[in-house]
Amino acid sequence: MTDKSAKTAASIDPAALAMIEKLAAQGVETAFDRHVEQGTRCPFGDKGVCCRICDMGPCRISLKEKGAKRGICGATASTIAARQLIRQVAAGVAAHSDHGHDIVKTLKLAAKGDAQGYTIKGVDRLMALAKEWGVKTDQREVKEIALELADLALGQFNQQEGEIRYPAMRAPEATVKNWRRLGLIPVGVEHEIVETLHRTHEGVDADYMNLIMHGLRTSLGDGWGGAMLATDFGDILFGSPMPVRSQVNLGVLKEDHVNIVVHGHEPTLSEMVVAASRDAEMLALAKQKGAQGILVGGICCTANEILMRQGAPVVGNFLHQELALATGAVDVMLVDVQCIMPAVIEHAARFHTKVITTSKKAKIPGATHVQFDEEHAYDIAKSIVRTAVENYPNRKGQDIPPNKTDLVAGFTVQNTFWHLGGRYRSTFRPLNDGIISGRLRGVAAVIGCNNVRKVQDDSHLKMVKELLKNDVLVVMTGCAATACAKYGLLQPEAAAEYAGQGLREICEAVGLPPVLHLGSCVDNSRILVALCEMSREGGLGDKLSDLPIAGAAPEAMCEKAIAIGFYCVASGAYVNYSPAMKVLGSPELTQLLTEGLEDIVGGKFSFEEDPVKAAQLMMRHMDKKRKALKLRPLMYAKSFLDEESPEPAAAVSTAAAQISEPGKKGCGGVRP
Ligand code: SF4
Ligand code: MSK
Repeated sequence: MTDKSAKTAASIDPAALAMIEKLAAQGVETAFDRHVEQGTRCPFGDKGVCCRICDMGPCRISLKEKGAKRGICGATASTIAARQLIRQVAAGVAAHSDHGHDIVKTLKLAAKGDAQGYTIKGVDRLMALAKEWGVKTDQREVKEIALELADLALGQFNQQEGEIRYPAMRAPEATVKNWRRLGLIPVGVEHEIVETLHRTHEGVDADYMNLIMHGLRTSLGDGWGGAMLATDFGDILFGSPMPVRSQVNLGVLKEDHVNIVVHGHEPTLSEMVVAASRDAEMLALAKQKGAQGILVGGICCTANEILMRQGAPVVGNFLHQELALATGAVDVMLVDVQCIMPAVIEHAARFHTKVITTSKKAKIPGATHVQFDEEHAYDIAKSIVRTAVENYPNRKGQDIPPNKTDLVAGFTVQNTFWHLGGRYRSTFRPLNDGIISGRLRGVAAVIGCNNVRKVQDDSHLKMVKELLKNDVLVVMTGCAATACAKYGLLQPEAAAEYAGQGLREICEAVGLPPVLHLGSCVDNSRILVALCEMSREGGLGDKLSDLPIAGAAPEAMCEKAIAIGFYCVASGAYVNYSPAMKVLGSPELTQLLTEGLEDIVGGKFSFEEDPVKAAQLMMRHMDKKRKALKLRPLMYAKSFLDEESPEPAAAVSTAAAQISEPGKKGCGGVRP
């Protein structure tokens, strides 16, 4: 289902439905209502053929036989759609990389003693990274090593020549060789973003192929640059996650506790807020105000950051942000950057919540702004906790749905090694052996957001269940992981209920859930490193594109998801992205993304809307790779390789192709 018109089709989550119903009864609108209000989307925009890059436009390319086939400057549908798409890639890369930059900067301040409340908790990770980067550690203090590493890392963002470090350092040689042949390794993270903006300026790059190749190059600066730095330096600063039990959904909020919801993406302030919520002075104040304690829970990826390292409960994913406020039990919603709907402020006064913005980069009219700075981080965190405690007596009635589910999170490349190989034999060998023997088909990464154009969580759940049933180990991050956690898939017990026999045997042998939560959106870089480890372990080819793996973002919503999709494809993965990227108005660009790229980088996209069909396409790709590697037949699961029916050319679902039929309402109802 793509667009929906009924509120009942908004979510499969009973907690969400209860809050949507409550808000509807009060005449309060949410994103689900605003989605319906927007109606059928403009067909030109939806298919990527509206250009407003220069002031001679906007220009629109007719989707019918007759009508304009070029913009005023002569740009074709392919040029227009490719330009817009790689601008989206650049925006996504910028978001992740700016986040990474801030984490590295915080480590530098912490090493200099200028970041209040921060210590370097992941000394093991610091030493391991120093070794990897060739930074001397003998007879040097931790702070000195951290400073040198931080300076080197900061240089990765604005480097102007050479190559960023991680691709050649971590990826298999054959993959690096292909990237070098194609000139795809970024010079510097920001350099490629700047070049994207230049290339897509009016009158510069008009070759859709050339544009997409630069989009791939830019995206590698995310997965193998900014996001990878965010993960590594987050682990150094805050400590590496370890498997941890926690709970998810609106039911984690507590009537008798001060509830603080942190929302957005960055761990820097939220880690301090968790610490401040445990401060004796704050706990005493909470008691004085009649509360039993202080709960800090999260929404979106800030949630995943404090879940992974602190075991903090997850209040919800992207489409829960307004619904959490409707419980009436949130005393402060603290936001940093990314994925924050300005609409949260509309609910704040109605439900007593104080919305506090904290980044100079992300203010919302009507919110209280408390400017975060690392030098005074703990004091700022305490002042925010104090605001929440003082707001606790102002609740106007509470209505917390009972729904909450247990989960296990906190997996990393390092501790997954530990689990798979045992404490004394850290290795990915058992995983590779499982795949080689046919017990496991392969590994799928299911990531990304919620999108009102899909029923909340529905596609995540259907896709992951289909994969598990067919002996695919699933790794997840972001709101996708939260979605599956709500329905119990992130518990070891889920293997017995949902996994096929081969996957179940492996999960039971090593005590892992069949779905591994690897963290926030920037932690998709952990997935890249895990793939490198699989490749290095041997027996699965010599390039990342040889591995029987696939990725998907079945409820994708934002430009960051596009950037992730691009760097996964550039790294050699098959990626199903849905709803489809806004390129369908250009058949040749669609063909390049869904077919042509495979011959160039080894990976490609499909835009299948149906999550079960998409999972089957992903498994078909894994089976194709298994066959090329001459692996043993699958022990228990059926193959999706059907010689009689070749892979559908350009796997774009009919539903995707028909999004907003041209000629329907859109752009003020003007017909093309
Ligand atoms: Fe139109 Fe070309 Fe300007 Fe785009 S760049 S708005 S297609 S004239
Ligand atoms: S938070 S980017 S809605 S996953 Fe990372 Fe969720 Fe997507 Fe934001």
